[in-house]
Amino acid sequence: MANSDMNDPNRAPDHLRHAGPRSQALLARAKAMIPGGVNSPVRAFRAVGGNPLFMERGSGCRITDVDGRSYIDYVGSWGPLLFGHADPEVIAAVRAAAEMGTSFGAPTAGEVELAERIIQLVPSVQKVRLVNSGTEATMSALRVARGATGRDKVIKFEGCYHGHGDAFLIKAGSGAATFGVPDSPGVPAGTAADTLIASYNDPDAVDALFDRYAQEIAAVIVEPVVGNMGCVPPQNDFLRKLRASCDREGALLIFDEVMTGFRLAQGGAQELYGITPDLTTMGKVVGGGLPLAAYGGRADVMSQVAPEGPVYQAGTLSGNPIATAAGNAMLAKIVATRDLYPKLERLGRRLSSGLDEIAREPKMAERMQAVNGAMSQTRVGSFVTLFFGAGPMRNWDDVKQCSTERFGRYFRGMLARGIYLAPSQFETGFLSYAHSDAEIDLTLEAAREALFEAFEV
Ligand code: KE4
Repeated sequence: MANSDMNDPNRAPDHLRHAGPRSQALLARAKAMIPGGVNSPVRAFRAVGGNPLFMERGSGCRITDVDGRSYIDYVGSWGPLLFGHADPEVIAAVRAAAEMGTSFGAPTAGEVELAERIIQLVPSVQKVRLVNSGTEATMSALRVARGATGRDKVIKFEGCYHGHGDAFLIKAGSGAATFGVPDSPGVPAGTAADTLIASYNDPDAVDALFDRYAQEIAAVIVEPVVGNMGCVPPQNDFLRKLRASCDREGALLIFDEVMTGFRLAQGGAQELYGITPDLTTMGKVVGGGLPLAAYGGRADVMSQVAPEGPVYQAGTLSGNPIATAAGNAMLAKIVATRDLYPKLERLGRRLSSGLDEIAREPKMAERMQAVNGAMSQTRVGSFVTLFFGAGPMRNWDDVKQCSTERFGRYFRGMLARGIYLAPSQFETGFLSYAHSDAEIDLTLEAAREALFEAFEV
């Protein structure tokens, strides 16, 4: 069936019509005014068939669409909602801030407090600048690295996504991979020429690029645990080897922790793996679901940023008081919630081992064998991905072998059973502190049936 049929509210077959009448009506209106009817491509469900659900409210680990249908949510706004939807402390902080005004375009105490909290939790960050999105954070971090080193080139990894800045839309992951536009039109050849690509978990490929472009490489930017190919963890001391290569070659190591920051540990993936980057980008959790992100790192590098230094970066709403109120509430709650990471680890392990058990059940194993199918999992704490491929998943070449068609069937089967997953094989699922054993068990019950359907002939 043509992709357009799958997405046409009137022509899609029933099993693709998971979107209720109000969602479908809103989509029809939206498509007339907004590209694809959405404000970010991965939301369009293009990779999984059917039409996107328009959401109306969330509470804890559940989200409810405009047709009144509720789902256990594993997207969590793509990562920010570490404590679930409408967290009371975050809402109270946002409400109080909003009553004092929405924006001043002047420094506020909340920005100072948030900078202090970030620096306290992430020791490699000695100075930090607040911005409005992860894309702004990575674009700015790269500009600072180029300004600080006087070099132009950057190494990124195939399948990693660092936002939609021109320099990064080269063999990118996430929505770019989902839509098969890892090298987006509109990125000038000159820009692309300064972006060098290596395979994730391949330190020799990085050293080969350094050998060839020695003094031209300003930085290596990496997702320390990839979320944008699905979850792909670093292996065989990959991060330590990147650190050593950058030290040897005088390049800066940028950890893009927009997704991993404050989620995999209080200090993010750099705490988990014990590696100190020169610069770190943060987003999602640090903004508590509001448009706030940050970049920071070594004081000698960050002091290059205007107005202290010559590297220019600015933003009308940077450090917005409502967003910083949400961020402060989030980071305060992270510090105060002593069982946060143990609970996320326990829930992640429960989900992952439950899916393993389902895969090993005789009738499931027979089913997969009959269609020559496979599935595998990766997990780091509350980052969980079920791949429709055998694994191991080490890099983009491994992940791209997965059956996106089977993933699409699984996704729709789970949605029909009240489970809301990220609508792409190349995304990660997120657990929150608001999930509980009960939701995990309901998810596993749904998965047992949806997986059986996914492997139908
Ligand atoms: P934003 O500009 O979307 O705030 O952040 C860009 C970004 C940077 N770095 C990493 C590691 C990221 O994961 C992201 C954004 N993540 C995607 C989900 N894979 C956002 C969802 C979307 O594009 O709608």
